[in-house]
Amino acid sequence: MSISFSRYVRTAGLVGAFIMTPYLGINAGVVSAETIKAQLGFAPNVPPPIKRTEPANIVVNLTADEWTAPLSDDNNYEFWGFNKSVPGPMIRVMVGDTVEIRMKNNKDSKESHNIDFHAITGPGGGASLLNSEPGQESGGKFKMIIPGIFLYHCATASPSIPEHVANGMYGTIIVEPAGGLKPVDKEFQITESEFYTKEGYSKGDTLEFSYENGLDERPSHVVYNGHASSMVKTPLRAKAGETVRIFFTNPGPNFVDSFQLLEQPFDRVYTEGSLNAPPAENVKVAKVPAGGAVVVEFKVKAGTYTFVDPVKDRQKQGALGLLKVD
Ligand SMILES: [Cu+2]
Repeated sequence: MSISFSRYVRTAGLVGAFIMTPYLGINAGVVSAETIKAQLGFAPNVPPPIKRTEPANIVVNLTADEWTAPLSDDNNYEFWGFNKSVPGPMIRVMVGDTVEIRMKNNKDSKESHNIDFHAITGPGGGASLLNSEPGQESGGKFKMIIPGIFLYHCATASPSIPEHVANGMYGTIIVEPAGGLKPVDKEFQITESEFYTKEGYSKGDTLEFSYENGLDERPSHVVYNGHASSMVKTPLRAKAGETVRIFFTNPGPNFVDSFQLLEQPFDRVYTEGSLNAPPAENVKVAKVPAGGAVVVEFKVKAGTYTFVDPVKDRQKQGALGLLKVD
């Protein structure tokens, strides 16, 4: 999508008090399009496939929050993230849509936050328009021009961009190509990310980010969907004969990830997030670059499937999940 040069900033709660900078009319032609509030998807669930055939104006409400929640069965972590979720909510739109992002930073936040959308064509991926101080709201309108599955993340420089990403400030946006994606039976999202915590902690401690361990690329946790064991305790579910699609995103902040289903190769892999290039077929391990994503599809039989990062030590740190097929 492209930056439309439309921006407003307002104090949270004062909805009417906003400033609109000059609007250059890049979105001319869609002013009469339908306006829809985005239906967001919280991992492992995804927003429903798009049935529309005409572009629309999509309003996406995001919040930036700082809160404490479990990172593993033993420890909490001081997360930063979007909509109090790690990963942040998945957004699903189509090429041609105009997306209005509203980003409200919680009044209790200590930091300013923004959003860099990898789906945006333009400087900073929209981050300069989407910067919000604690208690404030910012926004911008963006025209979706490139299909694919893309990361979005906070890119605030203070105290450091890696800290904002490492603390959980990321999510995924799907931009469906013209004509949409081929229907499947079940869709899920998985995000693999590393957490770098200060050492010397005990069970029950609340963990904090370690800048030094981040620099050394020595994570204490490598997890799916923001928790070291949630995808083992709560497996994905499908039925025998169904085709499953997983949107898999890697916000890093440092590692290139690998995604493997132990029981069988993936039938199709849309490599590096491209949705308008032909998929690779019969892929045993999908590679997911830091800051990137892939889509995998496979037909399942009854039984329990295990998906992992095949880097063995990462499995011990949390990069392991289950899919139960009835
Ligand atoms: Cu941030």
